[in-house]
Amino acid sequence: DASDAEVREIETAFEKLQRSNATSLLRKHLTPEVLEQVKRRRTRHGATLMDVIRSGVENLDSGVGVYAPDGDAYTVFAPLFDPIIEEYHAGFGPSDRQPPVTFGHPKQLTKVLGNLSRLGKYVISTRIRTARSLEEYPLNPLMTETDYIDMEREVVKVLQDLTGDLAGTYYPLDGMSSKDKRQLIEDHFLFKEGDRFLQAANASRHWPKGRGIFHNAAKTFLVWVSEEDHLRIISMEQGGNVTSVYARLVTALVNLGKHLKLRRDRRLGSVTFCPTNLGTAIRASVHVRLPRLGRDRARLEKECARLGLQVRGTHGEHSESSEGVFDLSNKRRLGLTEIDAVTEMYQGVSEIIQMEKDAK
Ligand code: ADP
Ligand code: CIR
Repeated sequence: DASDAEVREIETAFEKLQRSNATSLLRKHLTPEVLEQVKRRRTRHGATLMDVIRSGVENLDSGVGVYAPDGDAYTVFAPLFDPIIEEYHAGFGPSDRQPPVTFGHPKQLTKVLGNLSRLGKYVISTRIRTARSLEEYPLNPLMTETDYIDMEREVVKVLQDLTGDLAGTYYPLDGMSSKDKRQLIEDHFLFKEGDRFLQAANASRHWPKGRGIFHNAAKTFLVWVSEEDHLRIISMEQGGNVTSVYARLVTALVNLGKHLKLRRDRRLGSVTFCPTNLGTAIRASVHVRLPRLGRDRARLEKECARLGLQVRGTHGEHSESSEGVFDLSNKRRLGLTEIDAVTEMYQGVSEIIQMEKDAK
């Protein structure tokens, strides 16, 4: 059980949340009843409720506010995670299950409408990413420096064996010049540094040890090592060819799945640090120009929500939009197949572009 001192810290955090005007899913779903149920619990690896909620308590502007310090946390703290998961992933309930990995046929995506560029010069670029955790390692807050270094070595060995379109080079963050880093971030290829949500969740310990980025020469296939998740696997290119982007990601995933022991939960699919990424962990996005719809962000958000889309700024989550360019992606990732997650983005974005064309 959690100690009395730990429980007191949790209760203080709860009171701070209650007094705040936070609108996070944490604030909403950590009710007095749920608190009472879980405040003394501890995972097998020793994590308490404080480890789950710290980020959302320190960052009262969080949208979600919780992270899973280890895979167990999703079951041990289910009374808190379940309603958050259900609300974020469009009704995925406690007895629902993630379907088995189903990549489907990438060509199916563009068979009817063709690629999204056919709708005009709206789509600038397309990106599909997913996340994977390795079975032998804990999640971020419990990773030791040695874990980070061992995991990096193990992953890089596998990445270096990739061939063809996927062949590339690994660039460790440790030793990368700040100029190179800045350029990679600016060009949308690399994660930003110093994310306060992740830092508060103790996900940035021993930084930059074991962190880095692998990419092919064209920067159309990229892997982030040990940022928010063990692995972020990314396929992206200019234009709106969703099939090409998705097909490249699928080839990579099939290949990596053969050489790495990936963690999969029977109910939740891919086990990720943030509950928003469970299941397929797929975020399929486009950068799209919406000069008309973009003038009224609140309305854009509303239309997108109706279509299952999430709106982000030009530099990703928690960033602003510049020059009417938005990042639109599928919001839910859990409770549907991989190809359906991409389809949801594809269909929603097609509709938004049609609305943009019709808007005055
Ligand atoms: P993630 O997708 O990894 O959860 P972010 O929202 O932080 O996290 O995005 C990471 C980076 O990917 C950002 O630089 C963002 O601008 C970039 N990005 C996302 N979608 C696209 C896209 N369709 N085209 C180009 N860059 C993109
Ligand atoms: C928040 O609650 O706003 C942050 N903790 C991010 C939530 C979802 N994004 C993510 O996992 N990157």
